Amino acid sequence: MTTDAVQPLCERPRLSLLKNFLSDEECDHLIERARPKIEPSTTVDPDTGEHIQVEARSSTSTYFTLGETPLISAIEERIAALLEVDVVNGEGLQVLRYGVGQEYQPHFDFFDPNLKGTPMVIATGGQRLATCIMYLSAVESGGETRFPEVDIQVAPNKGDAILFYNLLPDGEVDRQSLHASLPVLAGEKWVATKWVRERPYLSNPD
Ligand code: PD2
Ligand code: ZN
Repeated sequence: MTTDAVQPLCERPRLSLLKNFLSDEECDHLIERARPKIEPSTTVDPDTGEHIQVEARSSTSTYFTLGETPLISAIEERIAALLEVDVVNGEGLQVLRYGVGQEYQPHFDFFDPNLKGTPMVIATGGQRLATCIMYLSAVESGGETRFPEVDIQVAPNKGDAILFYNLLPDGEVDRQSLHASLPVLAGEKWVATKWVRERPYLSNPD
């Protein structure tokens, strides 16, 4: 556990900055394991529950299974402890790479309760309670994670992470959790994302 500070940034959405959450070794391990298998990123189609490619998310990415390596397991334990949930509530860790110009346009990580595919998508594990985004590389310019509703943006510093809730304490979705990855302007950005469900979630998305 290398976290030396949990810095609250906002109450709604509940958002904290975790300085030095990962060691350099952990960041490099995730990038090297992910690099050979990254593919264009997908999102969940709200109508069908299928994974589809969309222009709003131009990164490439890959998933790991829960506890795929001892080091991944240690990271997953750390996130679960902060959220006070079980490790099995987590979806498999996702590693994303953004090149110059690549971004993830503003979106919610929760599944929209008004869409017809949502009951199917949340049947196992419930909603996405919280998200942890871990910055794995130094980015020359751009690539901040931005929360437009509250005008907060976080620079992608290697080893730091942010943790935020997509739901309010009563379980309702928090529309202030809208967030984006701004385009990378120079260099490349690598992150690991952990989406944590309300209840045990036992399979990987793809
Ligand atoms: O890479 C990011 O900064 C980012 C921003 C918004 C990642 C995600 N969302 C995500 O993986 O959900
Ligand atoms: Zn997101």
